[in-house]
Amino acid sequence: MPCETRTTCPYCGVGCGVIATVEDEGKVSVRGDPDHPANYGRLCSKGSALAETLGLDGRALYPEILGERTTWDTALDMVARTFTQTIAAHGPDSVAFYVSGQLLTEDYYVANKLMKGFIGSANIDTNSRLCMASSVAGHRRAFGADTVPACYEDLELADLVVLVGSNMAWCHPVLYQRLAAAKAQRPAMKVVVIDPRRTATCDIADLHLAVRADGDVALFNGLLAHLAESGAIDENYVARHTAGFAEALLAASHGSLADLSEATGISGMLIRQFFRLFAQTEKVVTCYSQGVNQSSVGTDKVNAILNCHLGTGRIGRPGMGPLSLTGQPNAMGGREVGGLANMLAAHMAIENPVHRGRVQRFWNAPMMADTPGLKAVDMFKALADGRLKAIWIVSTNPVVSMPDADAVKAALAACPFVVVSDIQKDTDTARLAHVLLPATAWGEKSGTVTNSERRISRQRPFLSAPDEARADWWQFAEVAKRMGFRPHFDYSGPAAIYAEHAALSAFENDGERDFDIGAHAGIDDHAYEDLLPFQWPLSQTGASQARFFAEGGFFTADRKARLVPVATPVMQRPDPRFPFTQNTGRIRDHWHTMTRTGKSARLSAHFAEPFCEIHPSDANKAGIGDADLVRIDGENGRSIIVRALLTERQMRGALFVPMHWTGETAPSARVDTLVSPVADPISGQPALKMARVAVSRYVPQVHGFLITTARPRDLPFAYWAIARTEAGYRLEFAGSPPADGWETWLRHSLQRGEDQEFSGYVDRKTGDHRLLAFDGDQLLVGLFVSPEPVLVSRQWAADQLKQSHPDRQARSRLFAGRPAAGAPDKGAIVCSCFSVGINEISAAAHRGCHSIETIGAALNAGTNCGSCRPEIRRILDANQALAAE
Ligand SMILES: Nc1nc2c(c(=O)[nH]1)N[C@H]1C(S)=C(S)[C@@H](COP(=O)(O)OP(=O)(O)OC[C@H]3O[C@@H](n4cnc5c(=O)[nH]c(N)nc54)[C@H](O)[C@@H]3O)O[C@H]1N2
Ligand SMILES: Nc1nc2c(c(=O)[nH]1)N[C@H]1C(S)=C(S)[C@@H](COP(=O)(O)OP(=O)(O)OC[C@H]3O[C@@H](n4cnc5c(=O)[nH]c(N)nc54)[C@H](O)[C@@H]3O)O[C@H]1N2
Ligand code: SF4
Ligand SMILES: [Mo]
Repeated sequence: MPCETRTTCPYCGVGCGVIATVEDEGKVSVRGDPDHPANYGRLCSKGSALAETLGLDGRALYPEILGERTTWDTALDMVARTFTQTIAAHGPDSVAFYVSGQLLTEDYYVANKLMKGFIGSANIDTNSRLCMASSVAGHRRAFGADTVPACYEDLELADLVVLVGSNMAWCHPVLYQRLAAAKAQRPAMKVVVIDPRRTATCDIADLHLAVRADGDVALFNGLLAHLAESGAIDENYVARHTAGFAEALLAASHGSLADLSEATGISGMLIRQFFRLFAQTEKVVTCYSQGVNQSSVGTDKVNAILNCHLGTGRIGRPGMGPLSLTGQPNAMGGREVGGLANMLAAHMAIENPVHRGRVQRFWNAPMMADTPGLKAVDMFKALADGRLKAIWIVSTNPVVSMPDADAVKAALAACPFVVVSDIQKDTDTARLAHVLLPATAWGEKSGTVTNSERRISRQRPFLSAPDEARADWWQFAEVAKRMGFRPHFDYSGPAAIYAEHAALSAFENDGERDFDIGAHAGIDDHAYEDLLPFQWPLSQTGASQARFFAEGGFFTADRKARLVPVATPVMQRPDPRFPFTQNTGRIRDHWHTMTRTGKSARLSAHFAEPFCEIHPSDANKAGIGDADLVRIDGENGRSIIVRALLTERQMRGALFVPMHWTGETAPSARVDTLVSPVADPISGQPALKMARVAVSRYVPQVHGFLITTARPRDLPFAYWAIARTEAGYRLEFAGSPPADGWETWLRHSLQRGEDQEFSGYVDRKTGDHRLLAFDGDQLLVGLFVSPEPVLVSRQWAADQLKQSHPDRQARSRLFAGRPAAGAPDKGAIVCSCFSVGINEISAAAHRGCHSIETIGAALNAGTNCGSCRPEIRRILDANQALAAE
């Protein structure tokens, strides 16, 4: 009998419900849970491909010390002993945990309790510092607590949705689909996108404001001033429920429209249009994400936005309010347990002695931390200068994702004791571990997560833990017991931890704290197992609450919100040596450092190599053509090499480079090596979207493309990028030719003995090389090398692997790297659910399919998860433009 389990997607903060089905023979399939209130059955491309990421290849399956397999007892004893000894010798602040918004609430709770209550230091910080810290700080400044006032339904009820620094179509795709569906039903609804790039999200935008990097404070300050001038302020709400309006307005009001246009890079006409729309529309939701948070003025950006909602009283009512879109599946849960170095637990403040005393009594804790700990950027600086002597990194890959990533790598390499808990063995960070602890992955682990609208859902296991992988909460609890804190960490399982967390949220909470899930304080295993998704708060007496603050009731001492005066930052003059601003972020089908999505061939097909979006006129000036490689030089003297992608969606003077490629997948493309560790002074969140760089064409001696059934090793090239395909791998590379020639290198790289025959082809005129290897009729290897970027139909070539090629004459097509004239070549994959390529969509457009619907009917493209629909529309538009020429 197939077995179905309701669980939650482990990727983004939308928090979609998933039904996982395990067939008798163990095959897993996933579909959207029609009853889950976040997605009502929808899933995006990443969610739909979850079953393809469950393979055990590369998994960490046993504890290791210095790369050697060991037992759990030995590993845990060593961690506990080393932490205890380090603390004894150098004090509690000489150790740290660096954790993750991808931990379950229960894991997070135990880690935080151990560090803040028992080790007695607040040196626990999380990758949420890189993600949500500015939103947290902005919320706390304005509301007195880290409260998200709105819910998803508000997006559907709004008449105007403003998306600031959010590429929702790719990063919160199911929420985007809900928004797109609502707009299709009610076309009067308006959508405004504020983003330096014309992203896929702009597909449904009525207005796109291509704001210059960090122009947001100026824009929202200008908006507040306009709201005041146009009589859109809700005087009553402002008087009854807020303080600081006059000061905020004073700080906001200066300069003419021309000044504003200068500061934001947006034309006066568009600014005016946006301001009018905002002023005239009562039901406005403003969603914001990393274009707001990841900035040296991120907290001010958040408050500039919140000021406009507080000033108009548009908060907490249906269809109105600011809504911070959280990135990771449990960014919110981490905030609830106090996983940030400057928070306590259950939304209490570490600086507040009453809060500290309360948590200490509740935990019966011997050693409460009483000052904030090191925030991520400072934590790795302290590691580098030796203040920190031991660190435990869990569920995050800082060697890739932290700013100044090479310094982070060096600091870890020099640290006397590094513990890493991960599900994969060979991440850039795991490679630097003294002790590697194998964690259970999605599908194996059990606990809860909270999504962007404060909705808590269960992640339930449907697979057994492989070999010796163990849950993260268990690892923390075992180390705590071995450090002498057994009675406080003797949990029977995640239900017991959740029950304690719920009890703490209600402990001495008379409504003074927003986070209260006291209704679950005594929850037992059964009720926990059956827990349905719900929104907090859910106190012992109260009902769940979808929205906050319609009637004030903020979590400040006087219960009033604060409008925070924010100064428009002074624009820096660009250094002529580094004339470009480098923006970074995400692509549709990959998740962060790709340790999971990289396992799926379908997800790897959309973008198979790292790239840099650059405006064609900037590219022309630098002599960069499409498909060339570019070198990007940072102010810190480091550089990266990625593929050029010329597009007018990118503004002049700015680049966009994705964050996903790593030492494992494309070592020359770790973008965070170029990002300075400059952080927002209030939130400590680094300015990951703003590096000053120079860009130039990178001219290698050769370019190459390799398809292979086995993973190649020892790649001696200045540039390479590897991606999964259905039957193996594809590799792009460039640099100098290997010293011993192509065939010798290939044999070594693929570990092929002398009995493997290669058939070769060299064009002396062009300098092109081709090598093919077969097993019988099946293609195993295809190597294509050329002094110029290699002209090969990538997807077609990758599809030829493991195929039978009995006709020896037809094998010449393989040497050519493209199908015979008239034979199908789907081109780069657009729809990853049905593997439909750009050429197929263009051809269908030629045949008369001019809408997304008719394309769907003809090719299935865009009919499953829908994540590719903006791109299909773009291809249709481009074809129509071509036809009109
Ligand atoms: N496919 C996919 N989805 C994901 C993730 C993933 O890895 N892959 N990760 C998840 C996580 S953890 C997060 S945090 C979210 C992030 O979700 P988003 O924040 O939507 O994604 P990003 O691509 O980081 O950045 C969003 C946009 O900010 C813009 N931007 C840059 N600078 C500025 C600026 O100064 N002002 C404004 N207004 N905009 C600016 C960028 O051009 C970019 O389009 O995505 C989540 N969802
Ligand atoms: N330049 C630039 N840098 C960025 C960003 C950006 O936009 N631009 N975005 C930032 C943001 S918002 C974020 S959230 C970070 C994300 O950056 P990271 O957190 O470093 O990226 P992930 O790849 O998600 O890392 C998660 C790790 O945990 C492992 N893992 C998965 N599941 C489990 C589990 O259950 N237990 C354990 N122990 N391990 C597990 C995975 O294999 C992986 O190694 O990157 C930040 N860095
Ligand atoms: S939108 Fe996609 S990645 Fe995000 S939770 Fe839903 S299915 Fe997962
Ligand atoms: Mo994030």
